[in-house]
Amino acid sequence: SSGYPDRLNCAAELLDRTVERFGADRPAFRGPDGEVWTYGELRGRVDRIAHVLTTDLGVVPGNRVLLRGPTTPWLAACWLAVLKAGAVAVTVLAQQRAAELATMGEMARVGHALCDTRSVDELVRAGIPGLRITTYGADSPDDLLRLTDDKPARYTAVETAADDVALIAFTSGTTGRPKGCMHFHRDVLAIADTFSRQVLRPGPDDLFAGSPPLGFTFGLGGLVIFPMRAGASALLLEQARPAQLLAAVARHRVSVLFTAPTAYRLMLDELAAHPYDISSLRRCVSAGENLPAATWQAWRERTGLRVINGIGATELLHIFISAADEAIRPGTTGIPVPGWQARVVDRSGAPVPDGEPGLLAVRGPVGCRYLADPRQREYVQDGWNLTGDTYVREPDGYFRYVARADDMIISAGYNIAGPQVEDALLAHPDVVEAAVVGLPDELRGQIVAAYVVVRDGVERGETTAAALREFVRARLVPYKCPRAVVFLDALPRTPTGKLQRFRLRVPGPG
Ligand code: 3SK
Repeated sequence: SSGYPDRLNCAAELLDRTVERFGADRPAFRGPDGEVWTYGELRGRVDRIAHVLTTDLGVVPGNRVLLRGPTTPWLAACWLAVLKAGAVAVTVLAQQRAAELATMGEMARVGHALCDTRSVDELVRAGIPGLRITTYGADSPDDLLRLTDDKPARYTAVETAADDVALIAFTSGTTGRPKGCMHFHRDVLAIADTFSRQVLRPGPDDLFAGSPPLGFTFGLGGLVIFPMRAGASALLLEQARPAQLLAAVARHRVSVLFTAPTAYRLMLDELAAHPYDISSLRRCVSAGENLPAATWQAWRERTGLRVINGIGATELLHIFISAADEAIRPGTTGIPVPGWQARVVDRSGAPVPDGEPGLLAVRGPVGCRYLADPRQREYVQDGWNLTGDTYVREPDGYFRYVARADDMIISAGYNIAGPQVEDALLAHPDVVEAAVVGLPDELRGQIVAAYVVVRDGVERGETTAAALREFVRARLVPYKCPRAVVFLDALPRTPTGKLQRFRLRVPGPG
């Protein structure tokens, strides 16, 4: 059994139980200007929105409601209201364009949308058949927030089953066609009770902040589910670029930070250029991509803090391998989060010996359930979820990232993991970002090509390319040294910040 009761509404657990346990007056959310929503105020707003959903909009349990907007307390309140009403939240990103929204809306069969008025044009352009859009934040009588005016302040949550679907989160992966991942009410609590409670270990006085949007489950967990489950609060920032994150940490005394490896690197540059008082920080989480050991080390030296690295997936909702404090081994992702199991297998599913690379397979309290997609059979095999990452399990039980399974470069018969070459490049002081891929080559099958973003003012020609090749050659076996070095202004990324290596595998991008 899952350990949760059969009847469970995770939004009621996160909100009503938290009010019971910690009181209505504690802060729940802070907006960018510092405005505080207490748990009592949050519950009042959520409950009124839930009334609008059921009374004015006719939403019934099981209906799918699309949510779209910048990261604000109102977006979080809409998410909680949809779940309290027993409906299914379909979270999308504010940056997604009409064509992607149309695909996702049709796949998830959404009948309603709650949308920040600033993000509505693109949703209208998507032309999702039968979709009723209700905006929030507009100065008009049919605005969601106006509709809440005459609603009662309390709403009794629908008694959903623990394994009723609570949310559908889309992943376009790093390669294209979106997949919708369905997650249950109990899954939402499970991620808080595993990674958050047992690795991160927040307390009610913590203030969370970070860059991942709420349409990405990394952000939904880190900025809504984890703080609420702990009775803590979250600063919800619409703009969370590295300098803005640092300014927010200093201004609001943020204690728990969620962001991606690249942001840690950029924050280090920012910290070198400007003084910020970030002494309030006690926990820094990195996920979304592999965290290079050099970045971990530099952050430790600059701030004294050990970044909590982790690997998560939309398919599994949140982080399943990680480590904190003294348990961290820099250069590895960590060990399975309590409640999760992990192993490294070959293509037939058989475990490979420790120290050898293979496919990462995990299982735990949350599983992958794609919305009608044949790729389910590839992702879940024999009850294990195959994340698509190549990993090594070290003899001490730590899991070390090698590459995405499809990112291995085979050059003249050698297997080369692009991320290892990227780590070597990132150790160079002129390099801000690096992506290493294999390009087709008649002689060698593939050659190692490095796409590099260098600091402003650094020469972007043969002199720097040669210096970088030399730098890598001094650190890695020569066949891993990039034969081609291409300078870009920025690397191609998904809206959630993941590198799109497939866009670099065609010669001459940029
Ligand atoms: O996709 C990811 O990388 C991820 C990381 C942490 C938590 C959740 C997700 C989806």
